[in-house]
Amino acid sequence: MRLSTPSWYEDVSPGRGVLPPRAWYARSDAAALPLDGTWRFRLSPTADHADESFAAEGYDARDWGEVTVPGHWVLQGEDRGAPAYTNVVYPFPVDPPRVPTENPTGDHLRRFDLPDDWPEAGGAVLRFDGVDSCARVWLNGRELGEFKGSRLPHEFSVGRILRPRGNVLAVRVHQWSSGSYLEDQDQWWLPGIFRGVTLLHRPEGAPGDFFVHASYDHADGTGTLRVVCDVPGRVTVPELGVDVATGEPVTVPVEAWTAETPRLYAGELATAGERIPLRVGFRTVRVENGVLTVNGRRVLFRGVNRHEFHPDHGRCLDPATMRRDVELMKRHNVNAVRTSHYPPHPAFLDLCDEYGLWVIDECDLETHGFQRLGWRGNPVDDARWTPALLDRAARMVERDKNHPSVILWSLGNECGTGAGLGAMADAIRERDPSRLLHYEGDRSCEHTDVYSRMYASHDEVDEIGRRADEGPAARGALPFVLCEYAHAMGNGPGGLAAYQRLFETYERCQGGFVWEWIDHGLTHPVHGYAYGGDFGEELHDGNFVCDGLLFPDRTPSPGLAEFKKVVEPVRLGAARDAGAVRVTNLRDFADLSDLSFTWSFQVDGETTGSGPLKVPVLAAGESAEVDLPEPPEHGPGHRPAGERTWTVRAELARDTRWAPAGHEVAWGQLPVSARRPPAPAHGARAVVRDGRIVLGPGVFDARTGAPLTLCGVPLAGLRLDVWRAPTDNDNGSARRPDERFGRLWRELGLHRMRHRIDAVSVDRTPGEAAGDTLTVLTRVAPAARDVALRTAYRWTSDGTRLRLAVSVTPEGEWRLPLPRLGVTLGLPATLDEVVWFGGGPGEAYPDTREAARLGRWHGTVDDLQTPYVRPQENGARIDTRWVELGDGTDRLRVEGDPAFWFAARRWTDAALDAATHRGDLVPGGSVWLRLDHAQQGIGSGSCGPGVLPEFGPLPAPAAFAFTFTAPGREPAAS
Ligand code: IPT
Repeated sequence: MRLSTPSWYEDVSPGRGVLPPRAWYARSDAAALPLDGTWRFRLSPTADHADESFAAEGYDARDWGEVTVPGHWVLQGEDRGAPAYTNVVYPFPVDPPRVPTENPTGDHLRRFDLPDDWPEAGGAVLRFDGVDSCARVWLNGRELGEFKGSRLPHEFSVGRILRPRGNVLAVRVHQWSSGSYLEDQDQWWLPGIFRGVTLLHRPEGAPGDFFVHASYDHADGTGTLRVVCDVPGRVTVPELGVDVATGEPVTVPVEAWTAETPRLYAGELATAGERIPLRVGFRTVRVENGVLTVNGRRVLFRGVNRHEFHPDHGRCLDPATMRRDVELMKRHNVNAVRTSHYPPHPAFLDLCDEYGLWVIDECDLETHGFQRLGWRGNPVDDARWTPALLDRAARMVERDKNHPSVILWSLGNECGTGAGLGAMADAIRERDPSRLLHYEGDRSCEHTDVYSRMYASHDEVDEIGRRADEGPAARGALPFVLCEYAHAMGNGPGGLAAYQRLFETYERCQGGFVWEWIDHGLTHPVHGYAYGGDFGEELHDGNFVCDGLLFPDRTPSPGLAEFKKVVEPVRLGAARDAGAVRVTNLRDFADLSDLSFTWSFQVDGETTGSGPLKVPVLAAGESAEVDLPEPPEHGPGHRPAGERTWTVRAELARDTRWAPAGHEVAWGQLPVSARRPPAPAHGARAVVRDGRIVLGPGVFDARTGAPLTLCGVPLAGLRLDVWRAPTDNDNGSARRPDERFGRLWRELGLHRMRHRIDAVSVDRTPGEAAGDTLTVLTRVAPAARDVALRTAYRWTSDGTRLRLAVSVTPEGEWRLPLPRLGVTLGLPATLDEVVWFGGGPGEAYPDTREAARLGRWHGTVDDLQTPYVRPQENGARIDTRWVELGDGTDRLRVEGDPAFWFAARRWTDAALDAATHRGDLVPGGSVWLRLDHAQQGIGSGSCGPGVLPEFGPLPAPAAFAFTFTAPGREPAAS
């Protein structure tokens, strides 16, 4: 056997035999035959061992297996290889354009007949919407050609080869090709025909291609439509009375398309051979005086980066999942998507047009792995690759050019710099001057219309906003966007609110796109969800692939709740007048007529009254003070000294495409009166007997001072605790070694603190009766270190309630913030019903607290857990006034002075720390309750900036107290 090396799939050319790219549309009156479904399939471990005889007519594939198309074969059976995850590095030796001999090769065969009504006249094309990473195609034994460019469409002309019955389509797919060097996105490597395959009839006189130009003139409210088509035809938009020839412009009064008001006009392009439905959205995108405008107005991107992902199907997404993404985005106040880092399935863009989302459409291009090689050999800087780059740019632009939602083209991601990118930019501008160009990798901004960065710190964004940043003059005149920020890996991202303030302060800072939309955790029988390394990959990047605002099953994570609150398009905040609320319409275009407003009044978290609130229909950007009614003081929650709060909500007045009437869009709370601190608890005398100290409802070990039962509830191990299972953001990244707190905390030994008991005594509190205070003095410190936290526990009681006052004094030189500061105690596992008055319903940390609203919340201990794919610190509830844990009979109530954070789980923080997957978390015999005075912020350090200084203070003297009671129980007999 002779091997021909290099083969077609290792050559830099984009393909052979493929038709020029054209606009994609879901339907027309031309016949179409989807070829999705079950195909015959054979997998070979190498490309050259698999012979090509299967493509010949009459080949007998009866002993082959089957595969579902569209799909990735590695997700379809044990013996089909496995997914592999790397972020930056290529999982093969870098020797472009050559690829390894071990090149999994999937041969696909599909027989099909033409439907009886398939027209005889005309031609036909065979369209592949996405094949990873390349394909060679035969029909009825005739080779059609081959292509690369995984997330781009490719068509072959097949009219003359088709026959009515017994067509055989043969497709050979290699996992690796020269194209793989251009597709080094941070995601799973997943080969296969993962998007649809369709046979399309091309009637005589049908368009080869058409381009819908639809601009909007905000000065006079008109839109100009011109549909350019390569065959003559007519363009009609009945609603606008438009009926013109192709190529002819027509200007009429219209409602503009925006992401907030996605007005589409149904039209039709009619040619001799085909009628194609159009959905026309009129809008004009520009940079004016350094500001990105649409229809003459500045827009603010509340964006996310969206990879295509499904936990069972990888990048093969069904229509319902795409719609789910769009609905979830709209419901969480997302208004923009960057299609990181490739053009999505085109049906997704149809949804963006319909529902209203601004889109940065990004080309299927990333060569990040060359960065590790000092960018030596980078294809974007090597003229031999330029045709492949231009092909990719053209396939994106031609396919997606008729979507109003697409307002920027992006050259790709993380490719460094090179002439090839310039060539792409020139070609795109030439073809479509109506949109702006984005590419983050070129700091000179030579080829772009926006200055784009990823993970810039708050300080730097502030500097850019003030136009105080140094840089090329041309860049200074551009609008600024963060194409990636707020790394949503695990718990987080923190610091969103501080970014939003910058975006709202500086005209130039036009928002950003959170990294990223969804965790790419693949369903796994043991682990729950798999991440890098779980398939035995030689090189991998672990759970860096799980960094989304949604869990893999599309359940929103707390990060998404936080984002929704931070970017809410209506702000409901304090007014100058205490009896009013300030309402600000933060939208860019729409007024408030789609919303209705309500007020409610809470006393100690219980609603005592509520009603509608009349808010003027404010235009975009306007704000007003709106009077609140008289507070309903005498409702059911009437308590003379209770804590009082107004809650104001904005909700959808009517059903929309993406959420029903009543869906909450924004909310605000206005404190009316402050919380009163818990009543003191002292007076009872401690009694020492039989090695025990009894103080009111508390029983303590007389030797150690450790509480044994509180209010009749047995408890274990109450003591100071500073550890938390490091979050991904605590673990930080190599870029900021001083902020890799997970590691630094561990090196310091904060997870193995020793507690030395220095004194246990029964004392007199000044001014109180003798023997009313149990004092336990300790020194809490890690082995091998000379830093410590001197900790005093002071217990008092009034006979019914038991108060613990903790004071902490750091000793020695602390150079690190503490993960947290509080006490942890173990309770019987039966106490798993939780009620609290404080921030909720979800978790919150110092810099992820915007979505927490003050109220009365309840749930089980299990409900309190946030199931991060890689287990880590989670579930803390903020601003807790009191929390009760009960089992229907027994209840333990803890009141804080001041308010505190609590967390409760069925495993220790040590077990949480040790777990690598959800499946590792096994309930133990206790509920571990954490009562925290302080928490370190979350930040975005797993890829971006860490915790802002105000959220990560160094240890300082601290004092805090908790009062324990057993509601409904008689004081323990003493
Ligand atoms: C940035 C990538 O663009 C993105 O794909 C993803 O990998 C993200 O980081 C981290 O999850 S690149 C990084 C060097 C900033």
